[in-house]
Amino acid sequence: ASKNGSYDYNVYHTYDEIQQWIADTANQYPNLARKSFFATSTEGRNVDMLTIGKSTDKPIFLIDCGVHAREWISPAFCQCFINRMLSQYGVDPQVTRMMDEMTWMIIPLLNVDGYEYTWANDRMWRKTRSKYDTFCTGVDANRNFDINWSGEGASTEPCSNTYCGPSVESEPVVKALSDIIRKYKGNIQGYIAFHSYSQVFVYPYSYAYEDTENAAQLNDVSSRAASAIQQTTSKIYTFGPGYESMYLVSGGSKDWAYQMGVPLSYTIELRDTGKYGFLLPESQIDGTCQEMFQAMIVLAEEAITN
Ligand code: ING
Ligand code: ZN
Repeated sequence: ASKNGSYDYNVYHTYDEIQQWIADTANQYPNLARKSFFATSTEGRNVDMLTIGKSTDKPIFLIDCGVHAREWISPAFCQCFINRMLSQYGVDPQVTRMMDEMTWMIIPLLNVDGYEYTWANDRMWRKTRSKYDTFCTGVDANRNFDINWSGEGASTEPCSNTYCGPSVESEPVVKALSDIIRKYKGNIQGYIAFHSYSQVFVYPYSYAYEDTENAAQLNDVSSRAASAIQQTTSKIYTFGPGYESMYLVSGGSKDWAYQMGVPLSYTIELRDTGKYGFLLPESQIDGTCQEMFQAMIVLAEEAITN
């Protein structure tokens, strides 16, 4: 029996609760959702993936949430997004199309060790919990990918919050995400890493002052997604290439996914713009879900017709 009918999407959940929710969701929607093992974290926790969609052989949209531990709105968004897709299939024509035409591979909580640490010890923890140094713990999982690794916008200092790690893909969750992109290379149309905060659509590149071959498309899609958000909740999301809209970052997942052939590759920074920052109140989860779902319709349609 599933307790999913009573799951509260408008509060933040612990690692254990999210794990249970993933299992319950797969059980509740056996024809639309499948749970699979994704990785074992440094501290030995399970990281799971949910694959959702009517068929499992459509073009893939890959999404990860919770790569940075303190960005709690990110896993909360993944959960409400999945719930809306599953509960509205066959009801909402746009959801039905998204589920019929794409296979969605979603990791609702990637950095499980760091997330657990934000609940138990330090709410502002960002990195993983791997220990490669006597004094300092953790690697920035979004500096650990194989794209200009250890270059500008990453630190080689283990005590830094942007520590790139001792080697490329040293973090088990980064290795697992890289493996899945290598495995489905050529079939992945879209990739999004959800972060917070700043309300920005960030597209490649971040590691250099360089534009992608499809920069105009990435810009146009972001612009339409941002408009959809503004029409939904009046929130303003900006957009641009990473080198311009954020800051230089080496070893980030969306640059690496793009380089591996994923045409629509984004980092999306969710709410807010700084008032609460990482400590976004639970009362804003629903609005974030509502607005970002409208953006996802735009992104999915682009991926389907690309
Ligand atoms: N921001 C991202 C970070 O890893 C970023 C910024 C955007 C990096 C795009 C890489 C690519 O620093 C947060 N909030 O973590
Ligand atoms: Zn982040």
